[in-house]
Amino acid sequence: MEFVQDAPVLGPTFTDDRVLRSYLARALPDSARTSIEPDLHELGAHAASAWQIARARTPCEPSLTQWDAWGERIDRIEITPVWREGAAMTTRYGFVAAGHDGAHREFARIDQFARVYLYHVASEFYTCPLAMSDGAATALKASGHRALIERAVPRLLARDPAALWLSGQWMTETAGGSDVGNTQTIARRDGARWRLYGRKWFTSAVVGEMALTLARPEGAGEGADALALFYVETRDDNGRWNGIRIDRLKDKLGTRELPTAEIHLDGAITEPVGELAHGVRLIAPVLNVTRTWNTICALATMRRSIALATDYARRRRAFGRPLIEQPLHVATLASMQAEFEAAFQLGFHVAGLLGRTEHGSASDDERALLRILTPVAKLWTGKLAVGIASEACEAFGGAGYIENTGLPLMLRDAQVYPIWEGTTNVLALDLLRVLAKTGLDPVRRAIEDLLTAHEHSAAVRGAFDAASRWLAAHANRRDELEAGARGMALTLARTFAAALLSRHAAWASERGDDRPRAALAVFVGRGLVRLPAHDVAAHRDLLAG
Ligand code: MFK
Repeated sequence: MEFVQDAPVLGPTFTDDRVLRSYLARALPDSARTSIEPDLHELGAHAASAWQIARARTPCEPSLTQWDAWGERIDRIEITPVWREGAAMTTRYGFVAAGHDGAHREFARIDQFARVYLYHVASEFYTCPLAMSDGAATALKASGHRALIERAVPRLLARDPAALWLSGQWMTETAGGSDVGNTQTIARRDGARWRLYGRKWFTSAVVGEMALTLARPEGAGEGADALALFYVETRDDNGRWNGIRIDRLKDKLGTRELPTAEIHLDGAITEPVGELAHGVRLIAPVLNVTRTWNTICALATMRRSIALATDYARRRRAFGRPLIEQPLHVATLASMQAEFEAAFQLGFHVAGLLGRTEHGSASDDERALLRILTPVAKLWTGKLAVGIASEACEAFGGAGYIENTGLPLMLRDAQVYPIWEGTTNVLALDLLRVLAKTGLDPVRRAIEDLLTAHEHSAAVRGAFDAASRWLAAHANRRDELEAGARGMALTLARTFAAALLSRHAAWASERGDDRPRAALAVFVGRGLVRLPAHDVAAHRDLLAG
């Protein structure tokens, strides 16, 4: 009989995820953990069956119909079957609500993000509008705008699918992508109301009921400070678009089930969320929340990639033995796993800090750390997810390059993580701005608290000291500082993650599980320091025409 290769099998993703289970056992009080575990088991089973169903189905994408048969502009977006289940899944498992209303107080964000992590890959990036809805709820609460809070927040946090609202966050324009200060959308007074006029170039939740968006009040000056934050409901009371035209859906490399639109705002009725300036400051809570979702979703992609590649390595024989018995292949998988385990600790630590900060139990250092580590975790995990998804494709040989294995999709989807909600370089520069205010002392103190008497403590301290020395040496050399910002951010990410993994490894070893300790050894062995070895002049020479 002809040889047929076994496909990789994805088991129940919560039961099989020792990293998540071990983390929750350490980080959550027993009562909280046992109360959420039934939901996590269900989400893990859902993820496994969604993977099977997706392999057997013809891929499906959203579509836009702009005109009806009689010439009326309708701009109707058809979403995929998985997206149509999104509201029911969201309200049942509280993907947004659990982070806000949770019974688990300062642990609410850990509860929420454990759910999101298990749901994400099965969700066809329905998690993207959920992230923005979470961000919008957070920003509205922070704004103190009572009427908007009362109207929108309960809907964003609804646990009834009929009541649920999704929110967009419409920032990106053709002239102002990362450089939001170039925003051209104008807000104009119309009697007692405001209306928006402009073009938004990436709107990923236009199917949602509301959005937060930046616009320049008419007559305000240039630049980012003159922008204001506005609240928009996408449809009027009759269900018609509120001065919004959908120009087209984006033809994206990945996340193709997610309907990302280009739109024109042509008199959309709107309301300022706060003062008529400093909109970036007001929208910053959205950015920080969505960046954390990005981190957790990147971890989910890493975990999925590694789970499939490892399962396949047990099934696939080559050169007379299974791949899992071949040292170089095992070394490759082990490196992926070690990087993932360290990144996992960092991502969920940020989630925990967010919960503690929102609950009022964070120390000053923890609040500073949250601001420092949010962009650091996002930028590192975004890059890492692409690398791990790519390595996973390679671990399947030719099969990893074939569409209906589902593997190329993971790689294409992963490429959004380093782009969405701030590119690697934008976030690295954000880190520099934050460090100019906080310095590295909160990081130093946290690392010292985390480090155990582990054999790798010296490597962690050494890497931190190298980062600290580099920052001090370049503090007054702006070009050099900026050129090295990415290396600085990656060094901080790896160093802090190693300290977190060190704490977790000590805890796990005491309970008879030495695998986190093995992960730490491999991770540290891959090096913590990523500071630049070259200067700006060398870069310019290299690129000279
Ligand atoms: C999931 C699938 C998606 C599908 C496809 C999507 C493809 C990609 C689509 C996109 O376009 S995503 C890109 C979304 N855009 C961004 O993420 C913006 C990236 N740029 C930045 O983050 C810049 O750093 C920023 C716009 C925030 C810089 O703005 P400014 O005004 O030039 O900088 P500044 O002066 O640092 O910040 C203004 C204020 O906000 C300051 O406060 P004060 O006025 O009180 O001094 C900052 O401290 C504050 N701020 C800025 N970032 C903050 C923050 N506060 C807290 N947290 C932050 N992260």
